[in-house]
Amino acid sequence: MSFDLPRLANLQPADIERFQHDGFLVVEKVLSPDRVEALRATFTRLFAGKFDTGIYPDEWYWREGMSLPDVTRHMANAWKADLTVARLALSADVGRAATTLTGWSGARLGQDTIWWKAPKTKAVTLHQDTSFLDYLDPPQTITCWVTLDDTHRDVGTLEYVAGSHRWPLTPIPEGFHAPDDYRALMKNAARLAGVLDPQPSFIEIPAGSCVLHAGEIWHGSAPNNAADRMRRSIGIHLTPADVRFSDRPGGYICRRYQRTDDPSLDESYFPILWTNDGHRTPWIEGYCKTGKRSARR
Ligand SMILES: O=C(O)CCC(=O)C(=O)O
Repeated sequence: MSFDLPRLANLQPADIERFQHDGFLVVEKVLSPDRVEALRATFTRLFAGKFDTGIYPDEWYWREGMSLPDVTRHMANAWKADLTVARLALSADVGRAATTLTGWSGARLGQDTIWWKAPKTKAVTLHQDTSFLDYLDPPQTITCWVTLDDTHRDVGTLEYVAGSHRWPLTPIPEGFHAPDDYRALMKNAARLAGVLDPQPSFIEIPAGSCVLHAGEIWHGSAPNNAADRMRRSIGIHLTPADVRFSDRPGGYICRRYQRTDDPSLDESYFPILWTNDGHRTPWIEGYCKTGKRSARR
C-alpha cells in the first residue's frame, strides 16, 4: 500500500491562502518515525546500487569511490527502483494536497528526487523548478519536499524567497551542484523583478515533515557545514493530471517516455495520483506491495 498521509489530505482554505501568498506551505510531521527510518534506510541501499525491483532509477548522480566526496548526492525516479520510496512518491494524499493548493483537476507524478547532503557537502544553487519544464504543456509543477532529518541552517536546509513565485521565470541554471555563489542567480532575478533586498526563509522543521512549494518559487540550499550530521530529503514533483508533452525542446529524462506522434503522458511512467473525479492509476497499490506494475488482480 502507498502511504496514507492524513495531514496532507485535509488542507484548509487558510493553507491555500498561505501557499498563494508565500509560494510555499510547511506541514509538520506527516510521516511517523517508523516511516522516516524506513526511508532513510533506502538511501544507503539505493546509492549502493541495491534496487528492490531490479530497475535503475532514471538518474543516479554520485557513486561511492568514483564521485567527488563533497557534492550533494541525488537520484531521479527512485520510485521505479525502490518500493519504500514508491509508497511515499505515489501517495494519493500527496496528489490530493497538490490538487487542493494549485486548483488543478488532478495531479500526476512527474518525477521524484532523492537529496542526500552528507556532512561537509556543497550547496545546491537557488533555482525555479518550472525552468526545467519547457517540455510540458502547461509547464507547471508543484513540489512536496519531505525531510528525513531534522533540518537546520548549519546542515544546509532548504531556503525559499517568499513571494518570488511572482517574479518572471528564468532559463535552466548553469552549475547546479557546486556554485561559487549559490544565491547569485536568485539575486539577479530579484534585481530584474525590482526587489532590492531578497531575504531567504530557512526551513527548520523536524524529520518527517514536508514543504509544498510552487514551481516558480526560488529555492535551494547552502552547504552542509556540520561534520557529523546528514540532511536527507525526497522531493516529489507533480504536474497537472492532464499535462501533455510540448513541441519545445528539453526534458532529457522524461522525453525518453514520449511515444511517437503522441503528446500524451503514459500512466505507466507518469502515474496519476489523484483527480477530483476519482481517477487514480490502477496499478499503483499492487506495485507498492509487490513491485509488479499490473492493473490485473
Ligand atoms: O534538497 C535540496 O537541497 C534541493 C531540493 C529541491 O530543489 C527541490 O526539491 O525542488
